[in-house]
Amino acid sequence: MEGSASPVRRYPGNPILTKDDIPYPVATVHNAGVVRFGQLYIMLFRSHLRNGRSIIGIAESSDGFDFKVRKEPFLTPSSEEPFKTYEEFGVEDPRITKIDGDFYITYSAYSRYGVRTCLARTRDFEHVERMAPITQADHRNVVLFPEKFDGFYARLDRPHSQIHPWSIWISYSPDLIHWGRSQVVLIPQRYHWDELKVGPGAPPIRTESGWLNIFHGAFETMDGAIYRLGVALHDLKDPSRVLGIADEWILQPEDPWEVTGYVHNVVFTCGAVAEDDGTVKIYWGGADSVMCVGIAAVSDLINLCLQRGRS
Ligand code: M1P
Repeated sequence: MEGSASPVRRYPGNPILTKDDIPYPVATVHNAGVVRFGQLYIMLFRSHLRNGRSIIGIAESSDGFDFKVRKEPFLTPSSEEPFKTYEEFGVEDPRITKIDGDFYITYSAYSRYGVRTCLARTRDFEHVERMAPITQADHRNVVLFPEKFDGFYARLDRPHSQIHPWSIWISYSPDLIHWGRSQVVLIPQRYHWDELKVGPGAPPIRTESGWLNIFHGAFETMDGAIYRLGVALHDLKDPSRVLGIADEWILQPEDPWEVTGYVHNVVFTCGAVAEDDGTVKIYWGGADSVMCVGIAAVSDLINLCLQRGRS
């Protein structure tokens, strides 16, 4: 990567999914978690229904670009407690992490009591078992690390605060249900592209140099907020230690379907897949309306964090 060109090469066939590809009536398809599942890529994506509430659909692909959507949604608001109460207004923004052979899905659950995050588990992407709400209200963007640290699971999340710009925190758990030892790890930078708020995006990706954390940041303008993607590197053994944060964003809304849509000027990621050739496929929702993908070299992202980091 030279100069300040974006390290993310957009797939020329973007957008890879639009509402017209969904076999049931929806207004959008965006903010998808994506993982490898055997020879397939599985995508869990969010769609607004025409009443404004969201559900989660599922699509699969053999190459990570060309996705076929299943006839039925994967996750809709539960009719069973304790989930029923907290998913009343919809389920949003799924992230998927494989831990010891199981796939764990974190998603935002909306209700009259606010937004909190719930955890579900699947082995086969046919059957899904809801496990528990794992945050109180006013938390979302929970991503799980795929490994334990000193016997504890770890996650990044983004609580809301009236006092401080919304920041990324880390917490630990013995069982994925009960979480604690929370501390703030990444804050918005004043007068920067992410000064309004930041939030975890894709579940962290293990590299030789550290955990890659591809996150989103928002900047307030007179014309509304602009959502962009950034990258940070966390210590492999102690992920609460941030080794570097790229000073510049790695992706911003540029294509027409990122600039205009359900919410203008948004690129928002919930998933990225590391490939054996040293690249990573980054998936993002464009303008809260469509799904897009691009490719970056992992080494470029690491260099941005370590060589061109913010002070
Ligand atoms: O509309 C842009 C995004 O706004 C929210 O992002 P955050 O979690 O940072 O507040 C979410 O509603 C997200 O789904 C949406 O894409």
